[in-house]
Amino acid sequence: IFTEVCSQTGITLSRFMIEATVANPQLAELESIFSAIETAGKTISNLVRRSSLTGLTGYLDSGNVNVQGEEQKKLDVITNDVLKNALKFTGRMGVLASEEEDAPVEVDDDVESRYDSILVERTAGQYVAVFDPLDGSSNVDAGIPTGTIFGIFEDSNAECEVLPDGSIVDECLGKTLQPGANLVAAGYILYSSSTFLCFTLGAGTHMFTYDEHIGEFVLTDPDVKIPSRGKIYSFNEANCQEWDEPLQKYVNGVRTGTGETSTKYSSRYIGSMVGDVHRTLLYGGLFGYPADKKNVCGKLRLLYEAAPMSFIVEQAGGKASTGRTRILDINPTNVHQRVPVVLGSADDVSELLGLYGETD
Ligand code: AHM
Ligand code: MG
Repeated sequence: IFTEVCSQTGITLSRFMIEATVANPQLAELESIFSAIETAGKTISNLVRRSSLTGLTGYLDSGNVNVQGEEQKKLDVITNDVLKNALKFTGRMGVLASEEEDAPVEVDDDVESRYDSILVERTAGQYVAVFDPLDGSSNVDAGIPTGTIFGIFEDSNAECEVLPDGSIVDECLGKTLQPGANLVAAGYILYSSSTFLCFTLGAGTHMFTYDEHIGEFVLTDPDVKIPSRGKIYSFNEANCQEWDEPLQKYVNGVRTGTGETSTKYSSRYIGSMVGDVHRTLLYGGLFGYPADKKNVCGKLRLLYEAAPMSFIVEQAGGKASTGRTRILDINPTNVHQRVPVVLGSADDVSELLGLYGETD
């Protein structure tokens, strides 16, 4: 056991990315993108941890509301700037799309360096990043876990498009509206008892833990495997009267021990997707935010919440679905589009899909 632990403790994120890109030269450009995400993650972790000491709790004094009608917290805006700036200066990004921005933005290829002496010629980046800089921020002032979620696509070479209804999909939006199946990388950073970084490059899911003593993310699980069954279900049960029948039936089964496994499950729900998905990856079971009568498409956003998390979960051996469709197969039509989500242990998700009349 000791040998195994010691053989991993020296593997920092930068070393892992060097090894990954040497073995997969086509991923070489992701190295600087991950370096930017790492720096942003450390900064955000610090901002969140110290927010009640530094006056960064609560809502913006201006009462600003984002395009989705949600009042923005101070930390929503600051963490968005931190991640956006980190990604912008990698020279690899073409387009950035964030929960906190109205629409995807193009990254200028003439980003000015403030150091004339190291000014370098920049070429337009080939990647598109989608992200939620501080998911679960409504919880943050109470010390509840929050997280950053991100996904990286290759540029799709989309051009301006006029839809049959006359609306225009501009180039940036066209490049962003890609199904999760096109993701080349996705990950989350969880700000909790430790700061965890979990991601996939399309070949397994890898978990790192931030070691504050050396200032590095260190590999703590090189190949996360979600148990094929769990004993936990995780939904906002206050909405259960509004759910559709298959889900009500499923939850009733696992609550009473009359489901497929005849086991009585426990309920755990943080209300912060990154924390709930992290627990589901490690302990198994089901997490979801289904459609209900109030949230007819669910609450979670497809591009920067549901799709990246689904990629991570599938790469760890789990499943992710709307109940009827694999989430990674959905073609987005809107950057802030919402989808119902159920994800987790493969056999638990399959049991629920069976109740929807779906086989997988
Ligand atoms: P946010 O992006 O505005 O923070 O909302 C997303 C969050 C998720 O982290 C979480 O799963 C969900 O909202 C919780 O919603 P509810 O409070 O309705 O249970
Ligand atoms: Mg969010």
